[in-house]
Amino acid sequence: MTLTQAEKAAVAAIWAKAATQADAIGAESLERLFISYPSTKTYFPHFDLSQGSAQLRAHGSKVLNAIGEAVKHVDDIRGALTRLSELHAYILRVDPVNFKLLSHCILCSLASHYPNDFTPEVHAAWDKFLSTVSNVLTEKYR
Ligand code: HNI
Repeated sequence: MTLTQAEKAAVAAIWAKAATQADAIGAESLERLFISYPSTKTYFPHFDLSQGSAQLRAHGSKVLNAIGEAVKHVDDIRGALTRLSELHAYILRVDPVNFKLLSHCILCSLASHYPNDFTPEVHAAWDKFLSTVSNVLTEKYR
Protein backbone atom coordinates (compact mmCIF):
# COMPACT_ATOMS: atom_id res chain seq x y z
CA MET A 1 0.00 0.00 0.00
CA THR A 2 1.84 3.10 -1.22
CA LEU A 3 0.77 6.62 -0.43
CA THR A 4 0.61 9.12 -3.27
CA GLN A 5 2.60 12.35 -3.05
CA ALA A 6 -0.62 14.21 -2.23
CA GLU A 7 -1.45 11.74 0.55
CA LYS A 8 2.05 12.02 2.02
CA ALA A 9 1.71 15.80 1.97
CA ALA A 10 -1.68 15.63 3.71
CA VAL A 11 -0.28 13.37 6.43
CA ALA A 12 2.76 15.60 6.93
CA ALA A 13 0.67 18.78 7.11
CA ILE A 14 -1.44 17.50 10.00
CA TRP A 15 1.60 16.06 11.73
CA ALA A 16 3.33 19.45 11.57
CA LYS A 17 0.54 20.69 13.85
CA ALA A 18 0.06 17.56 15.94
CA ALA A 19 3.75 16.96 16.73
CA THR A 20 3.81 19.58 19.47
CA GLN A 21 0.65 18.09 20.99
CA ALA A 22 1.61 14.46 20.55
CA ASP A 23 1.30 13.70 24.25
CA ALA A 24 -2.23 15.07 24.56
CA ILE A 25 -3.44 13.52 21.32
CA GLY A 26 -1.86 10.19 22.21
CA ALA A 27 -3.50 10.10 25.63
CA GLU A 28 -6.85 11.12 24.16
CA SER A 29 -6.62 8.39 21.54
CA LEU A 30 -6.02 5.77 24.23
CA GLU A 31 -8.87 7.14 26.35
CA ARG A 32 -11.18 6.84 23.38
CA LEU A 33 -9.91 3.31 22.76
CA PHE A 34 -10.43 2.06 26.30
CA ILE A 35 -13.81 3.75 26.77
CA SER A 36 -15.30 2.78 23.39
CA TYR A 37 -13.70 -0.67 23.11
CA PRO A 38 -13.21 -1.91 26.69
CA SER A 39 -11.90 -5.31 25.55
CA THR A 40 -8.70 -3.55 24.50
CA LYS A 41 -7.97 -2.94 28.18
CA THR A 42 -7.06 -6.63 28.56
CA TYR A 43 -3.61 -5.88 27.13
CA PHE A 44 -2.90 -3.39 29.92
CA PRO A 45 -3.69 -5.18 33.19
CA HIS A 46 -0.54 -3.60 34.67
CA PHE A 47 -1.64 -0.03 33.88
CA ASP A 48 -3.79 2.49 35.70
CA LEU A 49 -6.18 3.25 32.84
CA SER A 50 -8.29 5.92 34.52
CA GLN A 51 -8.68 9.10 32.51
CA GLY A 52 -5.57 11.30 32.70
CA SER A 53 -3.45 8.77 34.62
CA ALA A 54 0.32 9.22 34.37
CA GLN A 55 0.75 5.79 32.75
CA LEU A 56 -1.90 6.49 30.16
CA ARG A 57 -0.31 9.81 29.28
CA ALA A 58 3.18 8.33 29.09
CA HIS A 59 1.98 5.50 26.88
CA GLY A 60 -0.04 7.83 24.65
CA SER A 61 3.09 9.90 24.16
CA LYS A 62 5.12 6.82 23.13
CA VAL A 63 2.46 5.66 20.66
CA LEU A 64 2.06 9.06 19.00
CA ASN A 65 5.80 9.59 18.84
CA ALA A 66 6.10 6.25 17.03
CA ILE A 67 3.49 7.59 14.59
CA GLY A 68 5.73 10.64 14.21
CA GLU A 69 8.68 8.38 13.32
CA ALA A 70 6.51 6.76 10.64
CA VAL A 71 5.59 10.19 9.27
CA LYS A 72 9.27 11.13 9.16
CA HIS A 73 10.17 7.90 7.36
CA VAL A 74 7.06 7.62 5.25
CA ASP A 75 9.00 5.96 2.42
CA ASP A 76 10.42 3.32 4.74
CA ILE A 77 7.83 2.77 7.48
CA ARG A 78 8.80 -0.89 7.71
CA GLY A 79 12.42 -0.01 8.39
CA ALA A 80 11.53 2.72 10.87
CA LEU A 81 9.23 0.45 12.92
CA THR A 82 11.10 -2.89 12.81
CA ARG A 83 11.71 -3.03 16.55
CA LEU A 84 8.09 -2.17 17.37
CA SER A 85 6.86 -4.71 14.85
CA GLU A 86 8.84 -7.44 16.57
CA LEU A 87 7.70 -6.28 20.01
CA HIS A 88 4.00 -6.37 19.10
CA ALA A 89 4.24 -9.69 17.24
CA TYR A 90 6.55 -11.79 19.37
CA ILE A 91 6.21 -10.38 22.85
CA LEU A 92 2.92 -8.48 23.20
CA ARG A 93 0.93 -10.63 20.73
CA VAL A 94 -1.75 -8.00 20.24
CA ASP A 95 -4.57 -9.29 18.03
CA PRO A 96 -4.46 -7.33 14.74
CA VAL A 97 -8.14 -6.28 15.01
CA ASN A 98 -7.12 -3.92 17.80
CA PHE A 99 -4.97 -1.90 15.44
CA LYS A 100 -8.04 -0.92 13.45
CA LEU A 101 -9.72 0.22 16.64
CA LEU A 102 -6.76 2.31 17.77
CA SER A 103 -6.33 3.77 14.29
CA HIS A 104 -9.96 4.84 14.34
CA CYS A 105 -9.47 6.51 17.72
CA ILE A 106 -6.38 8.36 16.47
CA LEU A 107 -8.42 9.61 13.50
CA CYS A 108 -11.15 10.84 15.85
CA SER A 109 -8.64 12.66 18.03
CA LEU A 110 -6.99 14.36 15.06
CA ALA A 111 -10.37 15.33 13.66
CA SER A 112 -11.49 16.85 16.93
CA HIS A 113 -8.23 18.80 17.38
CA TYR A 114 -8.01 20.06 13.79
CA PRO A 115 -11.61 20.18 12.49
CA ASN A 116 -10.89 22.68 9.74
CA ASP A 117 -7.93 20.76 8.37
CA PHE A 118 -9.57 17.37 8.56
CA THR A 119 -11.21 17.35 5.12
CA PRO A 120 -12.43 14.07 3.60
CA GLU A 121 -9.18 13.89 1.59
CA VAL A 122 -7.03 14.37 4.68
CA HIS A 123 -9.16 11.80 6.53
CA ALA A 124 -8.62 9.28 3.73
CA ALA A 125 -4.87 9.97 3.60
CA TRP A 126 -4.51 9.44 7.36
CA ASP A 127 -6.63 6.31 7.19
CA LYS A 128 -4.33 4.88 4.53
CA PHE A 129 -1.23 5.93 6.46
CA LEU A 130 -2.46 4.36 9.72
CA SER A 131 -3.43 1.17 7.84
CA THR A 132 0.12 0.99 6.54
CA VAL A 133 1.55 1.47 10.03
CA SER A 134 -0.84 -1.21 11.37
CA ASN A 135 0.13 -3.63 8.61
CA VAL A 136 3.79 -3.15 9.42
CA LEU A 137 3.15 -3.72 13.14
CA THR A 138 1.13 -6.91 12.52
CA GLU A 139 2.83 -8.50 9.50
CA LYS A 140 5.30 -10.51 11.58
CA TYR A 141 2.40 -12.57 12.98
CA ARG A 142 2.16 -14.39 9.68
NI1 HNI B 1 1.52 -0.62 21.19
C1 HNI B 1 3.91 -0.75 23.67
C2 HNI B 1 3.30 1.87 19.60
C3 HNI B 1 -0.88 -0.43 18.76
C4 HNI B 1 -0.55 -2.64 23.06
N1 HNI B 1 3.28 0.36 21.56
C5 HNI B 1 4.10 0.18 22.64
C6 HNI B 1 5.22 1.11 22.57
C7 HNI B 1 5.04 1.84 21.43
C8 HNI B 1 3.81 1.36 20.80
C9 HNI B 1 5.93 2.96 20.90
C10 HNI B 1 6.34 1.25 23.58
C11 HNI B 1 7.44 0.33 23.18
C12 HNI B 1 8.60 0.34 24.14
O1 HNI B 1 8.40 0.57 25.33
O2 HNI B 1 9.71 0.12 23.68
N2 HNI B 1 1.27 0.49 19.49
C13 HNI B 1 2.14 1.43 18.98
C14 HNI B 1 1.62 1.96 17.73
C15 HNI B 1 0.44 1.30 17.50
C16 HNI B 1 0.22 0.39 18.60
C17 HNI B 1 2.31 3.00 16.88
C18 HNI B 1 -0.52 1.44 16.36
C19 HNI B 1 -0.78 2.55 15.71
N3 HNI B 1 -0.35 -1.42 20.93
C20 HNI B 1 -1.18 -1.20 19.87
C21 HNI B 1 -2.45 -1.85 20.11
C22 HNI B 1 -2.38 -2.47 21.34
C23 HNI B 1 -1.03 -2.19 21.84
C24 HNI B 1 -3.62 -1.82 19.14
C25 HNI B 1 -3.42 -3.25 22.07
C26 HNI B 1 -4.69 -2.91 22.15
N4 HNI B 1 1.66 -1.55 23.02
C27 HNI B 1 0.69 -2.34 23.59
C28 HNI B 1 1.18 -2.82 24.88
C29 HNI B 1 2.46 -2.26 25.06
C30 HNI B 1 2.74 -1.47 23.86
C31 HNI B 1 0.42 -3.74 25.84
C32 HNI B 1 3.40 -2.43 26.26
C33 HNI B 1 3.01 -1.40 27.30
C34 HNI B 1 3.94 -1.42 28.48
O3 HNI B 1 4.68 -0.44 28.68
O4 HNI B 1 3.91 -2.39 29.23
